[in-house]
Amino acid sequence: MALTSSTARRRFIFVTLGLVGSFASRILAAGQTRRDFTVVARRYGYRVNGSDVAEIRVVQNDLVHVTFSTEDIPHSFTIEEAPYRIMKRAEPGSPVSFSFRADQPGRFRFFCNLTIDEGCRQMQGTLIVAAAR
Ligand SMILES: [Cu+2]
Repeated sequence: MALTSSTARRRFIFVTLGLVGSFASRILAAGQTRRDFTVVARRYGYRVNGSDVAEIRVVQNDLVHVTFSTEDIPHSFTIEEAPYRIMKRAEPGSPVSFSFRADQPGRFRFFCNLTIDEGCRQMQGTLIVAAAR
């Protein structure tokens, strides 16, 4: 009986810690929320979280986590404007993951800057960072 209740208590603590842990990973600190995006490139565009609307919408100070992959040839996910300045290249079968803090509000174009294929010039999307309230 004593054994059962201590096992139950241990299980309760374990579950509680698990819940607290998953909550803590979502809210990293006051006002900083992690946002996950899947960006898939293909001739000639990007899909964001399964949508053809190539927009990444976040709120200022979010921690943005992107998993970037390509379905056909190598493509890049490039933002030239400060402060983001990102250049990630994905090869077929080799997704890349990266994170950044969306500390600057505004609209920032992302595009493919690879020159292997002329069509890549058409590839673009927008990172939209809403100002924090
Ligand atoms: Cu490309």
